[in-house]
Amino acid sequence: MQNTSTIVALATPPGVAGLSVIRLSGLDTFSIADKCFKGKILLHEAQSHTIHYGNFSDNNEIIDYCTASIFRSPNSYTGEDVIEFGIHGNNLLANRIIEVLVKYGAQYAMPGEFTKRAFLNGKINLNQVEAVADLIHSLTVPGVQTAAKQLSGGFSVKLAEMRKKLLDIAALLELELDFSEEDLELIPRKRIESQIIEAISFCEKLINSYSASEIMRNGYFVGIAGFPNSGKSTLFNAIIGRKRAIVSHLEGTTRDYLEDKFYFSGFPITIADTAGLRETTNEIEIEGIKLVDSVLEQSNLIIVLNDITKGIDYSISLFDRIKDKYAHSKVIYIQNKADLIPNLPINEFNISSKNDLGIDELQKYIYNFAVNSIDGVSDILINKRQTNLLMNAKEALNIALEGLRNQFENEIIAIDIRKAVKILGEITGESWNEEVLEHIFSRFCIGK
Ligand SMILES: Nc1nc2c(ncn2[C@@H]2O[C@H](COP(=O)(O)OP(=O)(O)OP(=O)(O)O)[C@@H](O)[C@H]2O)c(=O)[nH]1
Ligand SMILES: [Mg+2]
Repeated sequence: MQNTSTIVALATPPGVAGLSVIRLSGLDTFSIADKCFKGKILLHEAQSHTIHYGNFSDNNEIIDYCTASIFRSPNSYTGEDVIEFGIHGNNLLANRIIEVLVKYGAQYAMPGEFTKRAFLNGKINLNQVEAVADLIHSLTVPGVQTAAKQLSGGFSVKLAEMRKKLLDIAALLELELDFSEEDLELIPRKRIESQIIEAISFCEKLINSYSASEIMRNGYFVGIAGFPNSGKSTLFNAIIGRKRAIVSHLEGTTRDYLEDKFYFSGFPITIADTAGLRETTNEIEIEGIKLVDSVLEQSNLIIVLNDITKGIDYSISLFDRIKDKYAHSKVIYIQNKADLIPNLPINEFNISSKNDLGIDELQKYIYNFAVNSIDGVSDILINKRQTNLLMNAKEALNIALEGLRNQFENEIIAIDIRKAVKILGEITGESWNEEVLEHIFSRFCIGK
């Protein structure tokens, strides 16, 4: 699919900077650029992968002195002719230069349009497109590293291998059908079975890595829950290292929930303080308690904070309820106000939020949970779209496996295997539609 328009956008963040980069891509890149960039030679005569210094002007008025980097089709990010102007980092300059390029025939790029063109021109597959988005947006170092690996295409190769294996099985099953009179078994049933099982567990492993992938993208999320006055807000303030939440001896102080981030060994962890849980008739407090649910629902780890002066087991029934209700989260039981119990050793489980005792230990403990939760994910950051596809592929494979075990006709089994192959192909974009592309590119920013 050949795009006829030439698009332009700022590729770097807007604002004051040492440099900004403006990207121009499309059929008319050189003719447009030569109307406003004057260097030693005309850019349409310049070789690919060369950089040229000159001035950018409009009607003889010089707007900036800049560089022009040349990438000729097909050896560019989009696969089209591309010029990247390295200009001085002032938003006013960038806007002016883009306006001039538009005046000479370029169009403003849509979000992700450069990457979309790269995909449509076969430079990268869909799975790599998604890696680009993750590479830009990931908040954690392991997230960035994994996205970079995914971009290099290693996972796509693994996926292609799995699809090929399945296609081979389907083809052999169909071939057998042609010789059915002769009762020929081209591959033993046990082997087919084990290959289907292998493919199912391949899908399962990836599906299960979804929540770890989300943590690698966005960091770890911790919710603090407990009865009123257990010291949740005091703990929240101690962990983030500043007085953000109101603390008071009155029960039911916190209503809205508060969120903030702290970093441990460079890993971002978001922590949320919530309203104390109790039976109440106060309308505002009831609303606050409802909000707790939305916080705990999205928490990777929930701290149930107990006021130890009321007894070690005072919040244990709450702890059990929370564990049951949020079964997908880790839930830990922490004793607060340990300073009020003589001779109690301080550690990550027995803390004093008010006196900052055991807080470092608790932070480290949370960090270890975070790191363990992403252990083993290194090839790809799975997203919702891929998870859905993998679940559908797994379902088709399970049906094929069932058919095989029940000695269904080869033809029927092969249909389900081919179905799984087709679905797996959608991950890399062997087949796609506009809706899928729109969904993917909605996450992109302009200029990427
Ligand atoms: N001695 C002692 N007092 C504490 C400690 N943590 C909190 N407190 C006190 O306990 C009271 C309640 O603290 P908050 O942090 O407001 O409790 P909360 O759980 O947020 O309460 P709600 O928002 O009402 O649910 C305040 O008077 C705090 O000073 C602690 O570790 N030791
Ligand atoms: Mg509070």
